[in-house]
Amino acid sequence: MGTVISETVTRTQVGIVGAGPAGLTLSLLLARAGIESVVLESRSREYIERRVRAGLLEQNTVDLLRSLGVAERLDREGLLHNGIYLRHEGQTLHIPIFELTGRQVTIYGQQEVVKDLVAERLAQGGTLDFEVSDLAVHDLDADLARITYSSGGVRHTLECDFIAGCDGFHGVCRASAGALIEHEYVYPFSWLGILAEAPPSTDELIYAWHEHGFALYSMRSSKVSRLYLQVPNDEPLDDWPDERIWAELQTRLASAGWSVTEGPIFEKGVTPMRSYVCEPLRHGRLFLAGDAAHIVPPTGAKGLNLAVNDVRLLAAALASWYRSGSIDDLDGYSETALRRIWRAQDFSNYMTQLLHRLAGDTFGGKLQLARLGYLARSSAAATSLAENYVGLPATEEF
Ligand code: FAS
Ligand code: PHB
Repeated sequence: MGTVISETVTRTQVGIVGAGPAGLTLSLLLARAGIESVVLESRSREYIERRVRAGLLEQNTVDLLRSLGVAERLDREGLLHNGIYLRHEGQTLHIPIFELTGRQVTIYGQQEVVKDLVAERLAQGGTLDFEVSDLAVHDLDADLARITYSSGGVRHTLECDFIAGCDGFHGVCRASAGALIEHEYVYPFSWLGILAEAPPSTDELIYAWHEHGFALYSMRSSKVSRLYLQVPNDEPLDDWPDERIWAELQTRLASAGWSVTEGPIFEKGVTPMRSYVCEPLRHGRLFLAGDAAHIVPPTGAKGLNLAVNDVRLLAAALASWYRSGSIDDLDGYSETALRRIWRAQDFSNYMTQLLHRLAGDTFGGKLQLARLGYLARSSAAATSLAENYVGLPATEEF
């Protein structure tokens, strides 16, 4: 006797694939506009709320989360920063971001943002289904698009006016889109990242250039440090015992009379670095947003912030269609979103090329030191870095 699987067919206005920052933020933006959506996530709630990723929020992102009423804990626990440090050969240059731009960045872990967004989505009674499987999107050019998936032993069909592909770089939505133009650059190095129970010995982030390679001193709270080391691609994590990690961090971040505060490491991982953009972002009734559409190297801290900007634009375009029937903003979504995406790609590539060392590349090393020296002497150069790092005003069209 075969397994009898029941089937359901339901209807919503916008089907959202993926409950990361993009999908969750979009669901709340749509709800605020009175638009119904269903969020479908392949992982468990516990998994997505534990997944360690980004840590730095642009002012635009904080403002948007506040406008959605999900920033109460962020405002209480987030760390407001007014600048960053660039360190090389024992010298430290402070980029006074707030002084140069009037805007600030906030340190607040991505998993905390996800927790706050999930809590609000559920508090509003919005549909958010975890651990769905075998998800596929269909009929992208028909009058109604469809998402099929399994959940709890039941096969579901969700009919929707539009589908938001917010399922990240390895999701199914981009793969289901039509003809794509893809731009990709894979960097010849990766980041080894740690979380440690160690009070940061710096008040703001330190980005370090060193002959051995790049290092970044970030944080998550006054008790937890978040640090990164440039390592070769495919570096086995086993080659990096805690002692070696701390020794290399001390070397690369060294400054006279100062040291990195060490402590028990409770999270360790290696992230490859790539720049990727696919065009266009619209395929009939499917709209791609966030990592499903683009990936940036984390050096510029743009990944999460770019995802949020995509859905800010997409939500406004969908609201315009439901309100007035105008298709203009939906038609313009891809081109408008791509302008900020390429700006963030350029800045992330700039910060990565500025600070990561390629063994034997003495000419490149000299160029990097020349750029760092120019940043120290030119307020125009420092302001350009600052305005890109803090995030250009959300209303700014490029
Ligand atoms: P996400 O990948 O966050 O979310 C996509 C969601 O879709 C996931 O929950 C996934 O489970 C779900 N999904 C996938 N396939 C599905 C399917 N078939 N059906 C249903 N659901 C599906 N950015 C920074 O700014 N700074 C950093 O330091 C940084 N570190 C990172 C480290 C790692 C290891 C990674 C992978 C990324 C990092 N990023 C960083 C980038 C990261 O923050 C992303 O930009 C951000 O998560 C983008 O959010 P989303 O577009 O929502 O995609
Ligand atoms: C982080 O805290 O995870 C972080 C901060 C700034 C970056 C990258 C990562 O540029």
